[in-house]
Amino acid sequence: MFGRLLGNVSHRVPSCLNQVLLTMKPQVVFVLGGPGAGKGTQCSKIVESYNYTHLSAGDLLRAERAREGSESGQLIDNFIKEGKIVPVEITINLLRKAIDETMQKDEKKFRFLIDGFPRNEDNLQGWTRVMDDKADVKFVLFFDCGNEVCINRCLERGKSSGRTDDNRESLEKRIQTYLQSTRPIIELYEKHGKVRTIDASRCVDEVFADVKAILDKEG
Ligand code: UP5
Ligand code: MG
Repeated sequence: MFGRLLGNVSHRVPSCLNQVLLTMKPQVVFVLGGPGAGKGTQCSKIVESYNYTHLSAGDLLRAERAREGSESGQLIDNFIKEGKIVPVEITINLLRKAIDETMQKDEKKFRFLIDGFPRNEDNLQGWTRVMDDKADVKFVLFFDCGNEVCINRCLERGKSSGRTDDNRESLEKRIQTYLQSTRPIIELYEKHGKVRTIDASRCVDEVFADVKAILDKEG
């Protein structure tokens, strides 16, 4: 029907408007789970086989922290070390910019995996305020993994990752933040039937087999 509409109007709308009509609204899958649940690992595998762009909110924040001249660098650094959630004004601007830039380069890249966001009520409100009418949230991929497994994976990675929060002290805080702030957000989406839960405590390939089954069904 959208195509038919375009067919009818294309001869009398300016080409720039045509371009807007042809551009799809971003389609978003939120990817949530505890620290070390395997969100990043699975997102990397998804982009190899499916037409998704992976945006990790944590990676965007770490890049902003490292950017010369960033006004938020110090604040981000403190929040990450403390396992606290950065105010959404910062994160949402980074996410919006990344989505816009991706689609400006190639309008066919309208499917996004947003990894590690929204993590709390503030994040959710920020998303609703800024992005609700600009993007569609299809569902939440929830990587469900026990706290001990999560901590051990991050400690193991911490031997070489250089991440300032891959140490036991930060990890305990990250787990608390996850339990207190992020789980309620997952539960909220669950009430709306939007959560696809995967047992993420298994090996990478077993987890990915479940991810594939979900994406093959839901697109
Ligand atoms: N690994 C992965 N899968 C495995 C498996 N199935 N079996 C065995 N090992 C597995 O994996 C972690 C490690 O485990 C790796 O070594 C991997 O090889 C291995 P990874 O895929 O990186 O897990 P992930 O869930 O992505 O873990 P990550 O540490 O990135 O999760 P966090 O959610 O804690 O980190 P993030 O980078 O998203 O956020 C960091 C901080 O940024 C937050 O604590 C917060 O302070 C801040 N932040 C915000 O404030 N707002 C945001 O919106 C986002 C972040
Ligand atoms: Mg990650």
